[in-house]
Amino acid sequence: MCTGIRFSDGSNNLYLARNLDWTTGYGERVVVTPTGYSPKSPFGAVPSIRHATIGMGIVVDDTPLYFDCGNDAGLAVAGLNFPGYASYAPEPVDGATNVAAFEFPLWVASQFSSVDEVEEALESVTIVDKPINDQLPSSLLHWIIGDATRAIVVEHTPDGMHVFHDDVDVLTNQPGFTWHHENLRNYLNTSPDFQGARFGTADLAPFGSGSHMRGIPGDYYSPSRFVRAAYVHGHYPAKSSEAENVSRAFHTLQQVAMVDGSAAMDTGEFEKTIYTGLFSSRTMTYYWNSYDDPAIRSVALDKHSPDGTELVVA
Ligand code: GCH
Repeated sequence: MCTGIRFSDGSNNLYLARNLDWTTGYGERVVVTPTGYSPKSPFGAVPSIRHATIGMGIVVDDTPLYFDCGNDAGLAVAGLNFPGYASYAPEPVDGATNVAAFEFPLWVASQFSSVDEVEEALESVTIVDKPINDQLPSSLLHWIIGDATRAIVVEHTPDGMHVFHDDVDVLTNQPGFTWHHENLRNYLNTSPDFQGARFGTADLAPFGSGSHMRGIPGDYYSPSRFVRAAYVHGHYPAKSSEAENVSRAFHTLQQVAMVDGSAAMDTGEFEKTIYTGLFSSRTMTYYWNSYDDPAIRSVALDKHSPDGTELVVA
């Protein structure tokens, strides 16, 4: 399972972070796509790189396949599994902007500078099931896209393109965003409050803090992670510095991180949080840690020739 969050520091800077929960990694690394790089876009949706992009992914046939990434204009995107719901066009559609599923994050980050711009462009987009090669079929995903002001969720289902305003700045996996958002109404009783209650003639005080959080689900199921992430994220006090906001992202995502052995997939293999990644537009830096190395590492976009011609695997 995966979880994504978006927030700002109040000074027009974006932070977009995600957990990648799966049984195994794909050999992913931090990849920089500079503005001089010549993309091979199957239907021409990514004719050139307008915005240098940095994020986590793999490189196949000199093409960056991003799991999540951000750009030099302060826009970022993350792809999360959405099987059973996601559906892409089998062939490109005449007159549409045809984006291959594997290039969707690169299309977002390399072409646009704000959520408003992406949302407008999405009106004419078809996502096409065109894999990069036979070994790597298209992943069935939905995406959270954010800038310093807001987030949207993109779901391409059998009846086409759907774009949702994500006013809780969270995304997990199945079912769809609308369901998760509605489900939050089951948790309106929860709050950070401390006060006790009266039972008969007894005035009872809490054992300590957290009594009004009871009911927030603690398990790894996708609807539960959505609720827990929305609670923790929604109550986190605004922070101004980069260090505080990096700390915020990793602490929040730690609340929904998966630990080995507790939750199996249909194959019997256990899911765990392979990595946590964060893009900060304030410093154009990608931060990440991994299951086996919780120390946070970082790569800054401007240290890796953002105007070069070759992909950089940092
Ligand atoms: C290729 O078509 C696309 C690229 C891959 C290989 C297939 C590396 C890029 C990107 O789409 C990759 C994809 C492999 C895999 C990834 C995906 C991005 C996110 C996805 C994760 C497995 C999703 C994890 C998740 N798990 C929750 O949401 C790495 O498809 C769950 O329980 O299902």
